[in-house]
Amino acid sequence: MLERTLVLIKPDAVERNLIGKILTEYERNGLKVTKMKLMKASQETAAQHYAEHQEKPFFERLVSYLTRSPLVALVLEGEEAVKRVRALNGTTDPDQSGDNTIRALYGKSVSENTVHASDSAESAQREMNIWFG
Ligand code: IDP
Repeated sequence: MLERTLVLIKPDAVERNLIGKILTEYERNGLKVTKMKLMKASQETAAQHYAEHQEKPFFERLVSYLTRSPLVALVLEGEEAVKRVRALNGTTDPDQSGDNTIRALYGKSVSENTVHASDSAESAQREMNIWFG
């Protein structure tokens, strides 16, 4: 099934000049970039994006990290894109993430784990609305 998913190349990755390397991982796995922008996220957008975590102890840190410097928001399209992009990204903790996943290759820590991808088709729709209106 052809799907679309929302990806963020997060501030820690843009700061370390990793945009190209990360896009290459998606493109060489057959995913198509259909929308993309470099932007500094507002507090409101970051809080909306991570609304499900607003009661968590790490929420403030999450929002301040996501807004500290520019990120790249993009939409990827492909067969089973939601599941495939999550697999390419790897697990939340880069130290636990499978070999050659983006987070294992480039992630710094649980808090600064380089990329985000929607976890379901419903989340993808919600997140595409947040980042691309
Ligand atoms: P995901 O990004 O792998 O989908 P989520 O559970 O949706 O993981 O969490 C969103 C982000 O919140 C994670 O990418 C990570 O940076 C951060 N996070 C999750 N759990 C913790 C934690 O226990 N401590 C600090 N940060 C966390």
